[in-house]
Amino acid sequence: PEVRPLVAGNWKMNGTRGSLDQIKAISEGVRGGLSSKVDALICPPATLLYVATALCTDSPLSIGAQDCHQNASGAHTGDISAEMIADCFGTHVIVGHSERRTDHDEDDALVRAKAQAAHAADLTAIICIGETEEQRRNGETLDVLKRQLAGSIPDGANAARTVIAYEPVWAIGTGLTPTVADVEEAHAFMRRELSERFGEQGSTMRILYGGSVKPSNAKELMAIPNVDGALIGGASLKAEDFLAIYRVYE
Ligand code: G2H
Repeated sequence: PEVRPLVAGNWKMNGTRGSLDQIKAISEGVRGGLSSKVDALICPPATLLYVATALCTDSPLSIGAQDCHQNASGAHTGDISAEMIADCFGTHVIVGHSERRTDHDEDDALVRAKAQAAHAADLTAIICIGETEEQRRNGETLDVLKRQLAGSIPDGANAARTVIAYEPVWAIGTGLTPTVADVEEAHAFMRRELSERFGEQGSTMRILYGGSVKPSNAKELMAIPNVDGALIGGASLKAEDFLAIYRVYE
């Protein structure tokens, strides 16, 4: 089935008021022909969320957040809820990024609860999974992906509001990328798992690749079957690089 690609930028803890120029440039760059067939998204830090969406009114560029709390509201100092993201006109939220799993001890059950909270606020949840270097070395990659998919995706998830991002932990920010054959195997495996559990919805749920995606390797990675777009860290900070990756779909 036809799956509309999504090219998404994760700015992580980077970006200040000065970076709004980059958002503007990306927004302008995604106008025109390509926006009819490819979705584009930037997830800046929460401090820029509201002003970024204000800049992108009437733009095909979507704006999202990098995390949300699993509860709808309450005494959770420093956290933001999915509803607050929607209130800032954000449309997407990344959950379960490996940096959250590591820095904040997030496990699959918590990631699933966060994705549920995102869905309740009508946001699209971008659920991240991926094996560590040690797990890959031990030949556990597919077992890990199976477990994370089963544990992190809420029941009843649909393709419109759920995106999976496969990010091998050892490829994040390191410049290393898995081979084409490794990515192809992992994505084909995830597609089978998703189709088995979610049927038609699972066969059209987008599966992004993430981990050191850059203009020089994007074309090759995005051409792999079942790779329905990219989650881009470092290379999404500069409009020029983000747009170069986006344009591989031209
Ligand atoms: C993986 C990715 C974006 P980078 O974390 O989520 O970052 O492209 O810098 O490896």
